[in-house]
Amino acid sequence: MVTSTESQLLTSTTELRAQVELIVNSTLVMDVHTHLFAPEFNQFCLYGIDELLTYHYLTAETFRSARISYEDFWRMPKTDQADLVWQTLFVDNIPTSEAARGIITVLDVFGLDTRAANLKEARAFFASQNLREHIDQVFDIARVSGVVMTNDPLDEAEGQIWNSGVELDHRFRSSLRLDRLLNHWDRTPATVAEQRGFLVRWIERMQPVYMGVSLPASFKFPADDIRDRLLREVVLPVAKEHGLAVTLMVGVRRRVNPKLREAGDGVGKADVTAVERMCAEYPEVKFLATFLSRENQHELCVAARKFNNLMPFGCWWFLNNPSIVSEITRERLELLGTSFIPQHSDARVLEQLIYKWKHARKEIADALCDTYEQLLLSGRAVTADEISRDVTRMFSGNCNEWIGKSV
Ligand code: RAT
Ligand code: ZN
Repeated sequence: MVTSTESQLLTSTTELRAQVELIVNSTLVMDVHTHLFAPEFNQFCLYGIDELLTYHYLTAETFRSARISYEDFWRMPKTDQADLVWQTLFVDNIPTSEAARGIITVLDVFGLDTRAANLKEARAFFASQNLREHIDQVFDIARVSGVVMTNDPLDEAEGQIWNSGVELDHRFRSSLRLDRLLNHWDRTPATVAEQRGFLVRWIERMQPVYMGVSLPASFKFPADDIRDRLLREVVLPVAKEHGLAVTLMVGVRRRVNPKLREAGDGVGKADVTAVERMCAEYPEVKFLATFLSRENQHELCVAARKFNNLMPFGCWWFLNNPSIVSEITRERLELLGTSFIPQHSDARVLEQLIYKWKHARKEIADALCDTYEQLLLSGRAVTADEISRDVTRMFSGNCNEWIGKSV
């Protein structure tokens, strides 16, 4: 039982651990990068068992065990694909992977059968939910105060919704994704003035909390390429003028296997000095950065020690596994104290918030327990208030400071 008051020194390790777990599990988090959409975005707002099971992390795993061709799989209706994923990863095999265990966590939270032979019960449950109430319920279970969406105004259907003057659920904040501008410049407005105009127009319309881009493992800065010019002449000046942070997600190798579609991207070790140079040349701009390769994590921490306009965030995509989250979180605590954002969910389907945050909280709590315990052994005890201050900083304070608003 937890007996201490908030300001009492926690000198017993059992009590210390209990407090850390309690605080980490109950503190609200601001999710700085997701692919979720507010309900006003209609078909873009994904939820329910069929969407959960056809998540690209799981389709990639299904192809490793189900003997089906890519073409045959993609031809199937979504419900048949979900049935096959369930049969392959949950009935014929034990769901050991992180993404598969995530489904179990979600089913279990809603009291659904985690050993079901088929999806009948789960489908009936999700179909019976009222979407708005369900969103409230999921945010509440996941203890998430808000999420940042990934918005691409160059997507025709999404652009139309923005143009209709949509009023959003306040928990869903927008971010202006620049992948098409910075990675596919051949398909975007031509002159620098047009590109600036384009960005400013969308910033006014969307009120994004940051501009973000995913970059290949080969990303260099400075570089003798169009991306470098676009960054210097369009994106970074606009970020400075509008006080908007820039989010860099580095290390993806797109379409390593195009037949896997969305699941076909890979990872590559990137050059952290590119981000260092950008931070050095644009000290007035705040950068959020995450790298996809495990090998880049230590260098990112060191770069953040050199540049206080750089905020490392999240354990991205292939790194979002308990063993790696644990390792990265510990490394960051040792090198950066609490001046980082430990995780983002990258959720695409609403209920993923539940498992991604539940699993992440477990690793973050364990890492913090060990950190405070070592501190205790060295001669400094902490209080529940201090733990709360640390966790709030990591779960929302750092994010709010970077995006300049209280979300
Ligand atoms: O993690 C993912 O879902 C990836 O497919 C990507 O969307 C990645 O997170 C990104 O934002 O590019
Ligand atoms: Zn993402």
